[in-house]
Amino acid sequence: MLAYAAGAIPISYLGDFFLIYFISDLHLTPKDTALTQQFRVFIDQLTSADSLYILGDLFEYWLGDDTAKYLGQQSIETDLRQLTDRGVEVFFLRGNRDFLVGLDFCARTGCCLLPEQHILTNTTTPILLLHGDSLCTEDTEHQAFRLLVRNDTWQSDFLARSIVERDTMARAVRYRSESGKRIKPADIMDVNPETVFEKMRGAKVRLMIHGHTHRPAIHRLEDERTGPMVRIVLGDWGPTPSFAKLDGSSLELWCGDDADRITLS
Ligand SMILES: [Mn+2]
Repeated sequence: MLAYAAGAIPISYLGDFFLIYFISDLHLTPKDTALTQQFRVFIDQLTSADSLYILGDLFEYWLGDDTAKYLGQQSIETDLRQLTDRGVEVFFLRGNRDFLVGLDFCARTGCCLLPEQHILTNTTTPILLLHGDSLCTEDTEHQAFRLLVRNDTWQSDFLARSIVERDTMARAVRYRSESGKRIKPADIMDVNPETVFEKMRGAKVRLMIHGHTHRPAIHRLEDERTGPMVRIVLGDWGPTPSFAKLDGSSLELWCGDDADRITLS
């Protein structure tokens, strides 16, 4: 069982000039240097007053914290370390591709590991954060896979294997794209609307932010039981960056040069 650092999460003061950024689904791989460069340019713009929430699938895949060098991802760890050393709070919520990111990674990078669902409460309105694959309940094959690999026993067994063996196993998995080819949005099923409402009702929030589906949008919803709700979907990062920026009560979703915004109350 992972010991989350949740108790140690500092509560940021969210004033007019404190910004919270949300990103997901970069699918960073050493094969795509342009993408890595985009990520560097993005994090270079963050200041010590900002927080960054990475909502999963930062990496194309991750085979355990002892595989950063094998995967060619050490430079990303260095970038994250420099970012947190500059005073930017960085939170990491794992996706279906980097669900094996753990506390050693966090110790090296200074990132704070979040559980698979996290409610931001230091904001105008509480915000439920999650990667998003748990909302795609019609994808029964993925849900079965998810249940298996999120199991502690499965994880310790997997991590006890050699790196080469782990890599071979990962290549056999559906969500591990062949030959580094980027996954197409059509390959990922969209969320189930009822599951979305259930999650938000369960967390007692009216706003959620997630990624995973590669279908960036601000969805203004009406729950017949509890009223208006908002679901914000972050975009993936190719060929342009995508992020959400929360500035007090104003939340903007950016995909390349396109932006949509919503005021929270
Ligand atoms: Mn995903």
